[in-house]
Amino acid sequence: LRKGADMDVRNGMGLRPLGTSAAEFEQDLLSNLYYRRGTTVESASTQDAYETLALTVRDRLAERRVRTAAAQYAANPRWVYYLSAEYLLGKQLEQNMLYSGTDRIARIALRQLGLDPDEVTALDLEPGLGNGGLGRLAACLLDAMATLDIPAVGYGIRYDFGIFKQDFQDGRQIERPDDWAFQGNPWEFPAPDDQQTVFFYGHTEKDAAGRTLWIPGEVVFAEPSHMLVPGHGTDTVNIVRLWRARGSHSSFDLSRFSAGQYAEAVDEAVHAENISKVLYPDDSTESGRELRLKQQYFLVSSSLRDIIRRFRLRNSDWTDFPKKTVIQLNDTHPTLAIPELMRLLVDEEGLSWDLAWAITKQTFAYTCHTLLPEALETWPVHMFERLLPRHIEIVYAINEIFLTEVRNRFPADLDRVRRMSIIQEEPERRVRMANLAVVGTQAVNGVAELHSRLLADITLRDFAELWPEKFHNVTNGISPRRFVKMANPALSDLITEGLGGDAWITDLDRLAGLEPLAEDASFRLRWREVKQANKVRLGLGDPASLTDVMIKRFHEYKRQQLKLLHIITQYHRIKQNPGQTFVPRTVLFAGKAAPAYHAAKHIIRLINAVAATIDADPAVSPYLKVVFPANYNVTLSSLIIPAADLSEQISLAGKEASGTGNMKLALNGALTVGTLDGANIEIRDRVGADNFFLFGLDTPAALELRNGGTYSPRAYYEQDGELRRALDAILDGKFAGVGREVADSLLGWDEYLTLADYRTYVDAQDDVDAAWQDTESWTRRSILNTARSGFFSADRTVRDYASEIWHVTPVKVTR
Ligand code: Z2T
Repeated sequence: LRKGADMDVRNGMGLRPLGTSAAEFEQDLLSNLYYRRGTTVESASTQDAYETLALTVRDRLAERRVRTAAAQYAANPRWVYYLSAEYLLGKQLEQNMLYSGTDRIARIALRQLGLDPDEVTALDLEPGLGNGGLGRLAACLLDAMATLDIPAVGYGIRYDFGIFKQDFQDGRQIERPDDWAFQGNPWEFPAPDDQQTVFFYGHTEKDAAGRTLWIPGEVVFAEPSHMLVPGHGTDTVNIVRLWRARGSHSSFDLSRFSAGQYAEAVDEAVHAENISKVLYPDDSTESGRELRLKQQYFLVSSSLRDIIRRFRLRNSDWTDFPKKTVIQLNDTHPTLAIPELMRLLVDEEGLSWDLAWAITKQTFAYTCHTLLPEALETWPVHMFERLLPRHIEIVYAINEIFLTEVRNRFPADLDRVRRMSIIQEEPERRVRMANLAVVGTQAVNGVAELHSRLLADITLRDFAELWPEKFHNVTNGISPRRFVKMANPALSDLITEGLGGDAWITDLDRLAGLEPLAEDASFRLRWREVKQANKVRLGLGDPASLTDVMIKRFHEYKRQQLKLLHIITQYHRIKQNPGQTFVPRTVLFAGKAAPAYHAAKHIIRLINAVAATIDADPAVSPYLKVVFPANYNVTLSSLIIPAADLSEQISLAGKEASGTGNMKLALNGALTVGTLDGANIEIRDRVGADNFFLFGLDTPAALELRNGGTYSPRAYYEQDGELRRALDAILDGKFAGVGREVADSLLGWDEYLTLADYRTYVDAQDDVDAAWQDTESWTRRSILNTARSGFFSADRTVRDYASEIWHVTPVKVTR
């Protein structure tokens, strides 16, 4: 096939077009079963059937993929390359059946062959190649880019083990490895011929011409495979390319093997392959291990070589590189791409430093996802220079030129120079990755309005003073396909009926058309029936009760412990008032804690203990139930979100960069109880203050209380009887003796000011109970949450990136 041929490739090649009928799908299943699995229906295992179904669905998208590649190649456009250490793509089968329009015919065909579609599709696994919000955002943005026909490639790491599987033993979190691809992964296209070489360690030398050479001490191969990223309602199919580490050919030591030293013979290969072995399970914290830095460089080096290979297919002049390429850095994890591109351009391509620096700065953009100081990555200089001896020289050179600019702009401001330096000097020399990312890019963005403002005013203030035009906001968004259409088919059908069409799936502002229906009693009844059915489908708790959900990673700043204090308070009220009736609630927690985050694990254990105590108390259990299903992931989120009545978004103001679960829940008709943090503010602005339960300190008040040193948790404890009772119950061991660490930390130096927000939180929850009792009014508010949340589509997010930061235009794929 000649590259760039813009035609119906299958017809052009004389191939039979793939059919759209169930009978044709059945034929293709049989053919794939025979030729790809080497078996027949009579002897096929369920795994055979699953893999065959996956391949048959995949074939439909492969045809679109071939046409997409041809159209994009012919256009020679400006490409978006999204670099991310994490992707939480979610299950692929259901998505790809939806996007290829094969869901119905696939089920019919399977039944025709005597196979149970539910049994077969149940074998599809979720690739958990991310921790939480950041990884899922990357997946939502890829989905939206494909849907908007933007030529884009995602780059990441194909970890053998994704995010750990969570179990509970005696209420404690235990972790098990997630061997997700053990059975193989039918969604992957290996591309061993696009393998790249990655260097580590060693030293640098200068050659006769004065050019720097890096003599590496270790060579590792990066082998790519890709997964398809189809757009919805378009023929565009982009890809996400994932790298896995392989030992070099010479790393199998035959002489050792022959001498019977079998383990030693493969030592080097095993060592190399460790690079892509496991995802680091940290969320918003820095871990500082050399293997993590190695992973980051592995991703960056192989991806940049691939990007340059692709550039060269159609271009030859380096000055065109930034015209044809924009590389988005998903947080600082891929920031080594900046010195790596400098190294490739200066050392390998022979460009002048100044030209290389101009190209580099124009090419990159950086998204920051945090405000927590402990989440800003830094690497010890000694580790950095041992692993990447040439890159440390380049970082020093970048820093020197940069600091000269700072000194010129702010003469005699030594402290500013110290703060802005890419190298931190005290107490230990470290490379500050966020500083490097700001210096080496043309645009920096935060992920919600408040977050972007705080970045410019506080966290990155010195940089925003130097380069105000570099700073942007792009509020996060979510895929309406995955989190409404797929997760909530019943609500989607009702919305489609209400709006008279399904154009909302790719034009989410159309949800505004539901507003008048909030006043229609029969529509409200059906809205409630859908919510009810989703609760039954979830199968946890009484579907008539208020389903109150807090689903997110466990972190002290997110304050699951505040929700717990409210639960214990409610427990006490019910116990103290026998005979009184209360609004029945099912409180649902789900989420993982980083394995080494002990404070978060104590909170998990206490939740499970409180849940058990309540469950065992017949005076309380009719009104209150706490459930905590293990192993929260994209799949479980898709079951919980459609069933939620109330969304808990209760982080301390100024701590949560954006949140995205908040958007998913509002779009599925949950009302939010929340603080003025992250994107909660924008949600409340849109859905209306009447349809949002606000409580808590705002950011200025929180900063003042914390930094003024006047926060006294004891005073809240002394003054508030209900709070005292809740904390005393924990301290007195009323919940199986569990959780004293949690209470001690709340009463000690609690960074997250939990007790300061307790009273307004409990009062807001009383407002929730009162509002819930007016069923019609609650339903009206639920409908308005959905109707007014169209802004939170990732399609809008991607349009913002495209117009403000990337300056890219779509390439339409035609037949
Ligand atoms: C992460 O999921 C987020 C921030 C991080 O900072 C790291 C990880 Cl793994 C380094 C989250 C934010 O906490 C959340 O507020 C935001 O919505 C999400 O990224 C996507 O931007």
